Amino acid sequence: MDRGAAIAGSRAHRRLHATPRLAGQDASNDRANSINLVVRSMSLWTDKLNFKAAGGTGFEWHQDAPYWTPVSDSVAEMPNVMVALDRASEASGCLRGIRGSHLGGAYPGKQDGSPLAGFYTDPACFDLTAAVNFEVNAGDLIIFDPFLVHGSTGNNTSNRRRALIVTYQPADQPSLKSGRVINL
Ligand SMILES: O=C(O)CCC(=O)C(=O)O
Repeated sequence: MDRGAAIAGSRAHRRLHATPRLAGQDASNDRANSINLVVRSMSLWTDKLNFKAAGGTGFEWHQDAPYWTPVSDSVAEMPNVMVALDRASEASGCLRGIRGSHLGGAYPGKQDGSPLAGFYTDPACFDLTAAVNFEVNAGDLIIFDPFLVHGSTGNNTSNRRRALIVTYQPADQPSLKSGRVINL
């Protein structure tokens, strides 16, 4: 089965279609509450499996949008859908995000001279006290904006923390890695 068909047939994808707000039945312009997504006409931008083993490291605070802006004009319409494959708690390094940070556009990268500094968001640009932990059970979905400042800590438990992240985009657009159009 090809990748597009596998995602379109997945339980997570069917759940997404069944969500009224995302299916376009509640057309809200409030970007803080809903991403402008019409699920009947979309394609795959990218997908990845994030395996965080027991004792595994975290992800520093960053936005996804700045990575993708140079290679796509559709970044404002690229919701990330994270499917929890295991229960994720603060202790096991669940996803966390800075409330409201997706509304401020692309922030500059860190400039502290550390390796890869520019890949991470300058901490002066967001309010760490607005951080929210997204603790989830296996099978839960977290849908988040590509401009959200997000990351996670290391996994300090003896259990693995696995998640699938699928990023959608409007239909008929080439996907990030293969350049092929994978309409869903
Ligand atoms: O898996 C996580 O905890 C965070 C993932 C993340 O930030 C990313 O893949 O961009």
